[in-house]
Amino acid sequence: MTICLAAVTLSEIRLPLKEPFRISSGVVSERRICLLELVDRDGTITWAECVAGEDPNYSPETIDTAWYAMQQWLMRRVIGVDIEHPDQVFGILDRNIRGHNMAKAAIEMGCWAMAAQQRGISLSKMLGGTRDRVPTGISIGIQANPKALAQRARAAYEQGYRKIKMKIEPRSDIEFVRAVREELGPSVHLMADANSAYTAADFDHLAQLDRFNLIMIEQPLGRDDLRQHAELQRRMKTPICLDESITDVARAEDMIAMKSGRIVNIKPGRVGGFSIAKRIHDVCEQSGIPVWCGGMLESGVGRAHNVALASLPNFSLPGDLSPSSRYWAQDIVTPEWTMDAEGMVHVPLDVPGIGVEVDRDRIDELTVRRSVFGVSPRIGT
Ligand code: OSB
Ligand code: MG
Repeated sequence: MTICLAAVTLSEIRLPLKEPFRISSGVVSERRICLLELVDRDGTITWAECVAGEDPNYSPETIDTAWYAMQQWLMRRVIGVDIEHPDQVFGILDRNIRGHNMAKAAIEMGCWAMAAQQRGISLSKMLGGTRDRVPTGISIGIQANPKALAQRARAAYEQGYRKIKMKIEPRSDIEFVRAVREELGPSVHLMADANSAYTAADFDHLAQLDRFNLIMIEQPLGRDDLRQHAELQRRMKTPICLDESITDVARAEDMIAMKSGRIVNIKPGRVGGFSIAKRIHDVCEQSGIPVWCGGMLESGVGRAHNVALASLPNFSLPGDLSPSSRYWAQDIVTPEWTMDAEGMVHVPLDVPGIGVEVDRDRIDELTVRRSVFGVSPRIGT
């Protein structure tokens, strides 16, 4: 069974968040989401999402650079080309094209979804997933004051979330974490994510977080600061988890060799897709490093891809896989993503492909720009 893409349609939709999401490096109120509708020569259709943000404050990519990379260099490498297996797609896209992982990942992940759809199996099964439910955590943006954060954290805890992550930055850190720990008691799984807001000058300050028994601190330092993360890890009891730093398999191996952290947040978009995400998963598993699936405020399409990945065995910690209603008044998929009272999201193992129906009329309404590559069967309809 081979993949041969007849057409890929990029649609940019605007989707307002229920409330602004603030991290140390920026804030977003309305997502600009790039969706891919992929059509195979055999008529099979599936969907993927490019997770690049509005601004280059998390990684160098944005929706606009990803769109440009796909249009200028990447699409021509896959349209009309016979692809035996989706694990070949990253190599096809990566040859002599540096960076642009999120653009590459969007196409690569679409090909994995296509292969699953063609075989009549779930994306989870296609990727080697082993579980039918995965534990869910929430990521709470920076709030105005510690009390507001503690209230948000309590509400999340009562909804059933298995892990509560709070965004921190200098001056919104120690007292904020303390307030949440005091509100929820000693045993709730709490963590903090700094999105690279600190430097080597802050090590003593960061070490104060050790007293709150966080299950981890995510990406305290810069993306290229593996050596400094190792030094900080030697000085902190709290495990460091790397997110931005882990852009490929080699960086995960460097982290392990240098002891720059003890946990990895895997986002398939950040690493160039599922093939690399799976290899990082395997490398970490062999070294006893737990991994979990991060989020990028995806729509229900991106969520489907993340949930499938999170069903692999070494995703042993709750992922940032919040249900649709945490972000949107209305998602673009049916059924919407939900979480049960135990904080678990169900993996749609009985549905072929991504496991949810995409609401095409709604997407047409929300679309602000569109590009078609190849020959779309939708043209003229
Ligand atoms: O660092 O994990 C991050 C959102 C945008 C950019 C970076 C990050 C995040 C999140 C959101 O934490 C998690 C989610 O999708 O719920
Ligand atoms: Mg992060």
